Amino acid sequence: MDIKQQNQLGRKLSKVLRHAPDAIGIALDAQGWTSVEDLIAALCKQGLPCDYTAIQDIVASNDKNRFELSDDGTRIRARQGHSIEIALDYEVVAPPEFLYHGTALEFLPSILESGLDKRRRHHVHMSTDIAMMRKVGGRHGTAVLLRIAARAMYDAGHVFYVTGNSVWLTDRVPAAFIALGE
Ligand code: HQG
Repeated sequence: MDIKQQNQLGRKLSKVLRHAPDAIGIALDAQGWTSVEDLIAALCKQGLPCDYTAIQDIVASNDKNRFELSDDGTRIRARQGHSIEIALDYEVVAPPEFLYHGTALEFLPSILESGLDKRRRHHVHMSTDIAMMRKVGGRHGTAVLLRIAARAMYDAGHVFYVTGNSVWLTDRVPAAFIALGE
């Protein structure tokens, strides 16, 4: 696979494993997994790279480590970012003192007033990786970095999950736990 094919396949997998499995006729189970065999058959019909090596390549090389294979290699899922109803079975973990969220300047007044909402996704996404969070914010406009007092939130009873690629998830971040910058 060349880079172009890799990007194309990565985008398609993001779409079908997070938002629209129906688009290529596959089904996800309650935790978001689907059979690699079914996925490969569906990708072949779309004229996309569709052998096991291509799937392994995408899982290993994806820039944000978005996908994971089951231990036996027969199933695949997106680690997070879904818009369809699934229950990710991540561990509930105490977060570090601070986590970061990248957003856009134009959203700031609303966020500082009502906090961070999950919007179309299942959770608010945060990370310890400041550079990555600035990039994430830049997708929506002029990037702004927010520092979340994650441990204080946890102590106040908010639940945090960490995914296999160090993205932290929570339901909602009240404005009181949000500060600007690093
Ligand atoms: C903002 C990508 C106004 C929120 C990235 C964000 C990430 C509010 C936008 C992952 C708000 C939602 C998630 C409020 C939240 N008022 N704006 N009350 N509450 N917002 O794309 O965090 O490439 O759904 O700040 O790397 O940008 O998909 O979330 O700007 O890790 O793997 O509403 O998606 O990963 O935007 O991105 P998104 P996000 P992937």
